[in-house]
Amino acid sequence: MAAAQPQPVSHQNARIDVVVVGAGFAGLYLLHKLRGLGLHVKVFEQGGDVGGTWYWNRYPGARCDVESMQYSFSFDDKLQQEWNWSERYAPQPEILRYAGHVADRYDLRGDIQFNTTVKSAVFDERANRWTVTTSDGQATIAQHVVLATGCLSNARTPEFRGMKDFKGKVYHTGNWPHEPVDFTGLRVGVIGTGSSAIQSIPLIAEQASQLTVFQRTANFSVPARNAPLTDDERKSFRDNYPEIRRQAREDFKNGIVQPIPDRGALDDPEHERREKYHARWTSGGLTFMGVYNNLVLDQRANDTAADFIRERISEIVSDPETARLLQPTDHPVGSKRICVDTDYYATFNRSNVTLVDIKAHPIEQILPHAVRTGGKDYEVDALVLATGFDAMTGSVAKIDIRGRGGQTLNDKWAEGPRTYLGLMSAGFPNLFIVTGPGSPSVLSNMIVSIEQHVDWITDCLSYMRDRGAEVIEATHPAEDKWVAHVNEVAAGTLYPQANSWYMGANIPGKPQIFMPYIGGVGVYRQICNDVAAKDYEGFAMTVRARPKTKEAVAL
Ligand code: NA7
Repeated sequence: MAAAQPQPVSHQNARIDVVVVGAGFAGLYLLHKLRGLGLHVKVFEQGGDVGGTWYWNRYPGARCDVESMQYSFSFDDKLQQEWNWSERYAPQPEILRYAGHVADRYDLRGDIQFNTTVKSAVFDERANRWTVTTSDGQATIAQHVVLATGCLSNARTPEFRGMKDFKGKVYHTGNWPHEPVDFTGLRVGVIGTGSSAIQSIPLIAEQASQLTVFQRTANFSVPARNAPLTDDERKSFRDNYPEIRRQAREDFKNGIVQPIPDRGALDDPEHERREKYHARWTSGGLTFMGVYNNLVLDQRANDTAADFIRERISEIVSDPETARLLQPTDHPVGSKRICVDTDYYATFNRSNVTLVDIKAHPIEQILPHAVRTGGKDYEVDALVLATGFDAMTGSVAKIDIRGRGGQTLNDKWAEGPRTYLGLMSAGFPNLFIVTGPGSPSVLSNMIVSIEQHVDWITDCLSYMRDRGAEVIEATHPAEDKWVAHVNEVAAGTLYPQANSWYMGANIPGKPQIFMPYIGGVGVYRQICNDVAAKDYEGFAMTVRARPKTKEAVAL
């Protein structure tokens, strides 16, 4: 009898060192770096391709609000020298092509399993291994799990009465169809006026026969001044990339290189202040908030910038009542991420566009062909929900994650997310989070923060391997101190004054704490580097076979 042939080992059964959840920019770079350490990595991605948030957010007008020459990877000089961004702010299809290019260039796709949702991750304390179960019914055993699930990847649909009776098509900006959507000749309703709505409304208005915008909270938006990039502009970045990238990492709180303010708003006489605001309004982009160094710290300083934008709105919008409704008055400018637009306010001068105030009169009901608010029915053939995300924690919360003692991460985070450095949560060994709550994340150029986290995590795994450490976990005292520090820094700013998704305020019942770390990417990077240099201070490591716990060291 012939000897039995060895069966091919399915990927699920092969030894996996690290499971990565998500193949957005974080997941792609992680896979590349972890492979560089010689580790066996498996990436699970819910979408049908790479790109993360850029895979799902395909709505008309979707583009990055950070300039593409800066919103791009820096880890490989050849990549940044060779990729040609076409516009100042790349449109979503181009960013998605870039993600695909990165996947191909570093041959990453082979270790990514697409169309697969991670359902649970359970830590086995005896084996020091995670069991990760996925929507295809497979279980994967891995030493480490890294959540690269993104901050804005869990689209949220509010429950409106009668929604299921609506007869037209319903779209969500955060989960847009892959096939083209044509609104020509249709009466369209857009619910929400956040960044996604502000980007898409001008384009939808060009197609729709009638566009009704349902606004609960007016947002501050500044013109993008988007334009094709010239060869000279690209060259000037490329020639200076080492210094530009260094500055982004170290010198600027939000990881975006821009002129450095040397004073506060009230240090200038009014006419000079206005000139500076005008100059920044004319050059465009979210660096508007960088005109002065105290705009998010001092209410009176902030008022000068907010007043300036409100004036521009009333200048652009012809109908005074519409202009008044579009002027935000209930939060400091910048306390919600400032929006960047192309012709948003001017769109309300079109005869086919109507703004409806749903703060004064909330949506009562969705009817088969209309939205009812304030006792009036607005007829619509299609609805666009630009209602945002369960940000920062939503995607993590969907996974049943169980750490030591069977505790779930959702239980632990019931009163708000708790992490040490945004990287790990105590009680969940060998589970890392990229750009998690407690790190600068959404307050920064995400690529700068992603690269820093991925580099830190891979350095940490390399350190562990060199010392035979099997387990790393955040200690409770270090985590408590970090959470207190994150809150303390936030409390010294105007940010917590807004009902923003930074605070979890957009999700009914979600605990309201300020989630990102406001200290800035440079300060934060230094803290993370110092922790690593002090043998991962505040983390406990267990060495293989002979469990040995390092003492937690105060921050
Ligand atoms: P955002 O910024 O969270 O905006 C969501 C919008 O939807 C906002 O205007 C909300 O009003 C509105 N909304 C949400 N729920 C409701 C209900 N139930 N009724 C009426 N209106 C509602 O999400 P985006 O997708 O626009 O942008 C997210 C980020 O992506 C952005 O910050 C950039 O960083 C990129 P509200 O303000 O809650 O009153």
